[in-house]
Amino acid sequence: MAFTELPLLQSVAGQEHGSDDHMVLRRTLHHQNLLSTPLAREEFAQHAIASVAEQLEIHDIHALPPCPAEGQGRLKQHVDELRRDGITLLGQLLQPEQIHDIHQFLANKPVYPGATVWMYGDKSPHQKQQVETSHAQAVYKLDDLIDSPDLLELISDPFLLKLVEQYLGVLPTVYSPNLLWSFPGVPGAIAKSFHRDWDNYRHCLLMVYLTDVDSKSGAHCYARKSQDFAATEELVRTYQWGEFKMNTLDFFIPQMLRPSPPEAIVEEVFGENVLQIDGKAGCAFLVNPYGLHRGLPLSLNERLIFWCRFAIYDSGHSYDVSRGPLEREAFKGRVGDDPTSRYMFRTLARSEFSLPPTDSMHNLDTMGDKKR
Ligand SMILES: O=C(O)CCC(=O)C(=O)O
Repeated sequence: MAFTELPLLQSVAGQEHGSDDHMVLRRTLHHQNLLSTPLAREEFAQHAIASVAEQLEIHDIHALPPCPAEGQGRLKQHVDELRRDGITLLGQLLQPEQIHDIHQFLANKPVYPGATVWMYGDKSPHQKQQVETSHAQAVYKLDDLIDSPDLLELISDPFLLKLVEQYLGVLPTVYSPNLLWSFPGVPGAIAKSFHRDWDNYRHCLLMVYLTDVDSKSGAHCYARKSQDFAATEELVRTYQWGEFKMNTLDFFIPQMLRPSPPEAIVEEVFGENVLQIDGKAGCAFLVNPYGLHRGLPLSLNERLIFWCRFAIYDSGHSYDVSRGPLEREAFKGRVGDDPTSRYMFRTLARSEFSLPPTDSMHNLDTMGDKKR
């Protein structure tokens, strides 16, 4: 029996949602995610992980090989940190020569205004110089992202994938890589306020700066422990509230349903747990984007960032690839060709595990201004 995404989504969604339409199942799962309490969401994550693992076993898709003994301590440290704090710093994953080569490769490639190719902007190619004073953000197409030196190697690195697999508790689905410029002095960037990403019941996000970044050039900020209900509850309980008081659950209401708590409140309640990541080009970190996070508004220098997301299953929250995966030949053997890799990369590189081009959850009206 060939693997298809449908039984996997059906088994995650459960018997009572016996639809045979991917998008109906995904919307059901997404709405349930948005409306669950943090604890119910975590319980559902356990169920989803078990369902996906069962489907993978039926179809003989194996887990990743163990990490070599010398890397196991480091691996555990990152997984523990990601679970405890919602973020782990990975250090310099790219060296200056690699950064130089990436910039040189991208120099004449067109960019698309907005934070994704197919959403927010005019969906047309421009030279970067044409948009950097008129748009807050611009991205490269997936085709250019995968042709760029070194980026695919980052997301197919066995240590990173094993880390992600251990963190998620199941073989990851790799989705929504993005190569994003943010420009100073232009209003309208997404994600400048603290928010949570609701893509999946458990997911994580690799971010790699491709320019030097600090408080004037869009440093990423993460409120450590905000991904964890019990830890947040403790911080809310011990914070010296005045007349105005918030409840722990107020910090977990999806920003699509009610605006996130103001920056000042998050910064005060989470205090020294709010980490601003300044770093040189090449610096990388892995976050659980369900925790409160944002990119600081830029005032001086532009920022180029590469990111890629990993989740329990393909929830349909892929940006560029919502137009369908690219042919495998485009990847020139730079991601594995074994069944495990073909499954993990199925939203990017077409294989027997890929869905035909399908609708994206980002096209839903309810998602329109999710991260403003
Ligand atoms: O640009 C950033 O640093 C934040 C991006 C972000 O928060 C998101 O896409 O959810």
